[in-house]
Amino acid sequence: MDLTRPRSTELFERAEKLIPGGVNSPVRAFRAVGMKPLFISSAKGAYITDVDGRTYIDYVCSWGPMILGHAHPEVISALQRAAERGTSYGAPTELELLLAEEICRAVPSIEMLRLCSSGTEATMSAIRLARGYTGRNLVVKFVGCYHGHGDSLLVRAGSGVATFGLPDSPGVPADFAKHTLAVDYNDEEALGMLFEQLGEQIACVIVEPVAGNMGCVLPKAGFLEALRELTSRYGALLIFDEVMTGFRLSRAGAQGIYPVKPDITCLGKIIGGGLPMGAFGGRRQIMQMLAPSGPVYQAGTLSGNPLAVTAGLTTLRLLDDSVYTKLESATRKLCEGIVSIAAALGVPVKVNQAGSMFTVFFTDKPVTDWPSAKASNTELFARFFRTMLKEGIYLPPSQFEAAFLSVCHADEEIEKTLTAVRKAFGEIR
Ligand code: KE4
Repeated sequence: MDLTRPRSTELFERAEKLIPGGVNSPVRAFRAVGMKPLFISSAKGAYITDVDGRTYIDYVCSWGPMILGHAHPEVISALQRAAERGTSYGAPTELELLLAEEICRAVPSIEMLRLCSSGTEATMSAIRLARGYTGRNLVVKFVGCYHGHGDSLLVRAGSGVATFGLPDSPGVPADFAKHTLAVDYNDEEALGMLFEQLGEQIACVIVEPVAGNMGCVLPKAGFLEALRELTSRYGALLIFDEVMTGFRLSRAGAQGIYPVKPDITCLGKIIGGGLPMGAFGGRRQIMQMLAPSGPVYQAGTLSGNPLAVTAGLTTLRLLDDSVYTKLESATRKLCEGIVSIAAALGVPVKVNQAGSMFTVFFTDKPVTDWPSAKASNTELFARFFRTMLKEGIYLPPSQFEAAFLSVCHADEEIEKTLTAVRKAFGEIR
């Protein structure tokens, strides 16, 4: 398959005149892989189709939400029925209650929650809530973790910020950024020292319990437990940003895998079933601080929107434990295949996998934090990406992103992908 995409190129050139960078979210711009982006016209199951009529096996899955595959028939028909009842009322509905009940049943640490419309809103609001609840200002995050584009959190972030090498975005006042401290992921010792110095001033620690925004990076044994112990000891709140891992790694997200209960959990992506959705929830005593029951203000015109809730609720109801077993084994088969092909062809890669998310790092050293992720050969990744695309495989267009499988990625898709990997590694070795 060649890479010329006449219709995508024409649309992109028009889009660049009206939309900054031609895209509505930077990582979609394909800049890290030296290409103009594809414009997508439709998607079904494990596949997406671009405006030039070419179809690909999709490992972006809309950056995580499409765990059931694209255009799942039950989600689509539920949305059609919901749309006929109107699209937004700006008033409470039974649907929001049903989604809250579904999430609280699945994630034991969430006793109460608030719905919003994006992961950024969820984390931004969770930070404000933690500051309001503790009366403290300092926020601790981890280098390479990305929690959306809220001002408090655009400090040494991952994802698109890392891809563009923008450690701190312009527009965030130094007076504001100074309240956010960042240490390396998996660096318990640095975190302990920070708490010794400033523990009484720390409102919260926010962490991706399994990181996806520097590429997929797993917590070292005991790391999450250390976060829990330190935050409890100093009266700070522990926030798990499970926007990506929530209902991805298990029905209880990373909390269903690691024995650590946070004070607040942020969710997004999958709980919206592909429509705009975010949520944050936790201990009742903390959540009651939110307006109108408490003084911490947070709001949203389309929070709990009936269409987004319908797509999310239908999705979550279809995610039973057997889905996760199937996803895990398909992803393991793919990752093991990639590792053995790389070994056979002498291509230095490290493949990090957690459930149905994974990243192929072009490095011969373990990737356990941002410094080790950043040492990867991003030029090799870009060449790998372009060959895979030519072979009909659509990977996340950045070394510092996680790839995702859906329940529709079956043996056929895995075999086709490994055939493409063999060709791509053969070309770059
Ligand atoms: P949104 O505001 O994009 O819904 O969520 C922000 C967010 C928060 N927390 C985590 C752990 C996240 O992964 C995200 C968003 N993830 C990126 C992909 N790395 C979304 C893709 C994009 O920015 O276009």
